[in-house]
Amino acid sequence: MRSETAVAIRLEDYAPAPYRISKLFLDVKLAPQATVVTAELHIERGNATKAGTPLELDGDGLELEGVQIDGFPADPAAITATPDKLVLHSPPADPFVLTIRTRVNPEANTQLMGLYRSSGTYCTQCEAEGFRRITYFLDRPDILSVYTTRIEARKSDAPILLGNGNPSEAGDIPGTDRHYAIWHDPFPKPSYLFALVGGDLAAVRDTFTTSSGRSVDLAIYVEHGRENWCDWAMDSLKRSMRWDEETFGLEYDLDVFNIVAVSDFNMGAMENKGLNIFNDKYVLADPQTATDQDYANVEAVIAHEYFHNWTGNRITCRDWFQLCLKEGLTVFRDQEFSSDMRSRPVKRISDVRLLKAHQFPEDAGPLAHPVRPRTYREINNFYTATVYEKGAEVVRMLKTLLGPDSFRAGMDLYFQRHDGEATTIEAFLACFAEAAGTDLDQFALWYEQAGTPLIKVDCTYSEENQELRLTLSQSIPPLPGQDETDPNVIPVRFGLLGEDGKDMDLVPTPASDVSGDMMVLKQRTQTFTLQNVQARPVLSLLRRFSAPVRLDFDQSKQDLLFLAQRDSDPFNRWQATQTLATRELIRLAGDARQDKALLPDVKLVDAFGETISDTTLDPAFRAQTLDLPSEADIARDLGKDVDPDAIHAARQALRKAIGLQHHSALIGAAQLDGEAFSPDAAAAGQRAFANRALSLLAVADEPGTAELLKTRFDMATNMTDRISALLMLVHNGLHGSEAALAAFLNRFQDTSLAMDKWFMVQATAPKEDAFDRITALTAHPLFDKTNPNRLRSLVQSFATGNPTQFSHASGRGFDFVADMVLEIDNRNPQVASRLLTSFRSWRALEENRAALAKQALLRISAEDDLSRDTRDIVDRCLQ
Ligand code: 0A1
Ligand code: ZN
Repeated sequence: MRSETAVAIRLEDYAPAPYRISKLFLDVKLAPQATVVTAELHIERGNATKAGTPLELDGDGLELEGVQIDGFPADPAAITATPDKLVLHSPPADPFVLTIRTRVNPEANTQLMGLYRSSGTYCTQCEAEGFRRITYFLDRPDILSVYTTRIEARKSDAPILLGNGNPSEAGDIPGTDRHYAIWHDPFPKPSYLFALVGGDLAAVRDTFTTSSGRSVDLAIYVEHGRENWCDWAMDSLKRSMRWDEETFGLEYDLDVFNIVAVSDFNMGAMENKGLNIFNDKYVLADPQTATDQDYANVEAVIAHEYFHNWTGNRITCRDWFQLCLKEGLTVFRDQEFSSDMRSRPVKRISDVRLLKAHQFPEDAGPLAHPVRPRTYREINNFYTATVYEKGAEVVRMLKTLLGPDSFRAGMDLYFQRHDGEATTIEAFLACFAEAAGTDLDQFALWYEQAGTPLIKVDCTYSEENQELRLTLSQSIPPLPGQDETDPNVIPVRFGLLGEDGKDMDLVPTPASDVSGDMMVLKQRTQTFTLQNVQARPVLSLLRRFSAPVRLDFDQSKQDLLFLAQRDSDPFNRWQATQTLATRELIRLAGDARQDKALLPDVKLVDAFGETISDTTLDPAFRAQTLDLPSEADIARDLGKDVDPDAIHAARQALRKAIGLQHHSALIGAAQLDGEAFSPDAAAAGQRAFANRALSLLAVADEPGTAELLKTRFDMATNMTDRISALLMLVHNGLHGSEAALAAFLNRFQDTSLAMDKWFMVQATAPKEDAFDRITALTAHPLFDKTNPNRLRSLVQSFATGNPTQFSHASGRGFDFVADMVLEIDNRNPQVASRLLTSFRSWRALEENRAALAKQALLRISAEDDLSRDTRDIVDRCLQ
């Protein structure tokens, strides 16, 4: 347990390491409690390093068995070894070989960092600083080495032995029950990309021929019996490989590409060179157990990890401050891939929903940080929505501002210039500046400043001059440690709709910084003037969500209704409905707080009717439009004095009004087409629309609804329809919910990924009596705190997906989550600290709830043996 107060690491203190490690040979003898690792490091002194400069290697909880220098045992007086450090006080001046033998205990590794076991399979997780839990090393991303790994194990324990790179040799060890495999990775890589796997796993195999005609052996390794659940992942992998060739000219570079699915994993997946290790929920997909969302997630995560091979592995990060260099760029790439595989507007809508749900609140609270942070105490706490999702938005803006051709030229230059390097955001941006012949100094502020810019919009139309003047002013609200900010470069795509709903031609005055359909806002306040505007237009602003900003624009209800029906940009059609709904929900929440009757606006309710019956629209798009802003969205837009009960009441009232008013249309919309299951986007869109319609009916609860839902549950032919019916029954407290829960449990008790959904449905039920059920579920035989997926399915979904019960006025929800954080912190700090981030918006709550949340945080803070991870989050939440 690490209880030390961590020192702050600062970007400005970066210095290259004094030594390089050009190559290493690892020999790993796997055993459940005593794995012996022999590491042979080929070390060279850096050009600027004086002979005799001490060499300090990182360790974390290591047991050292021996050290040799150039084959001779090291003089004990010449080294200092602790579990967390190995220092050579006066290393040889010339290149030398340091051989280190350590012993680790995979079975006792509950943090799931370093070498651990998941259901008997040996696996590793080294990002960010897990390699030092395997051997002493310069465990930093700018140390690039060529790895050769020999893995040895008992054949019966681990018939499969996998490493990075290409397989080079394997065999039995005569006279024993053991065997070995040697893997060689010719591409120099940082230690965080190291991986090995040993276990009794089934393989699903395929091949891929690259654009230059090389054949690559593909394999996905899973638990025996799950082979049939890998088709979608394999298909997604092959499509990703092709897409990267076609879109960026990037070809795969090894002879093999292996994916291993494990059931105990802290995050989503990991891009280890040639050996991706996945949380099994992002590999396994079967219509009976995976929803359409799961299929989409598998496709996206497989693509994401594969794309890292170039953006992350071939070109990596100089230091952890540059994490967005690989993550923001790779998220952008996986989003583009999914957009090409599915409906681009619908993908954009769901990405923006996620950004607003996770990143905007992060950026507005005590955990806000720049896309490239300047300081951290625990790097594991910086795998955030800001680094990933806002980081992707910044790359998208780069493309928007430069145009597709210059963007591609910049990417090409980046790969050409930095292949094989560990580099920085500055170097990345320089490639685009050079390729496009432009200056990106101001643009770089997107990486430097935390907080979501707010754009105030002022729009005046002069009939006399036939002129539209748009004045945009940008600002970032003050944040802890960031009072003042400089103006960003903000691409604002827009359109002007005429009375006929068509886009007018845009004729900017020469002085206005408008290019095509985009205003480029660079100053604090800037006016853009458009000429030849023959009648007052309706303004469609921030089309396709061209920048991660909030708008302060008092657009009339009439204009928004017009946009909702006529905008040529589907994203803004959706956005107009969301804006209208948000305004109405905020009004209703105000009424709810004053115990007034909740009477939703009739015009808005009518407008939803048009979406329901407009068969010209893509069903997936209609499903998104019918999905009202979430309770968390409304809380975020309110920003202060948040009363989750009032918000819940408001949202229910509006949904109920829509469900009642459009009852018969919704019954029609809720019909399923009865065709055989296919995971493609069109079929998934049909299901999403039907289930969304059903969810509005469920809230309206007209006679017969509970029976309809129960029948839907009983007759469901796939998990999407089944879980959505179950959720509606349980969340609305409808008759039949208990029977459905019992039936689900009975059918899926042996299928972990399905049971996670069973826990999640109950954890997110917005019901007063749900809390007792949730706490009781922690004693359920299938609740396993040591499994991150299961813990998240119950406790994290409660904390993030059940606002009325988590932020309950009694404080019991906060206490439950705080107790859980404390309970798991010494087992698995990463999972504990992530769970704790669910408190991040506590200051925005109304004062009684805020005081209770603070009490829970103070109680955590008072523990003196918190992990570094949890200490960091609690301190920042309270700052
Ligand atoms: N690089 C991975 C994310 C990742 C980070 C840390 C981990 O440690 C438990 C695991 C995975 C990605 O972006 O997919
Ligand atoms: Zn990633």
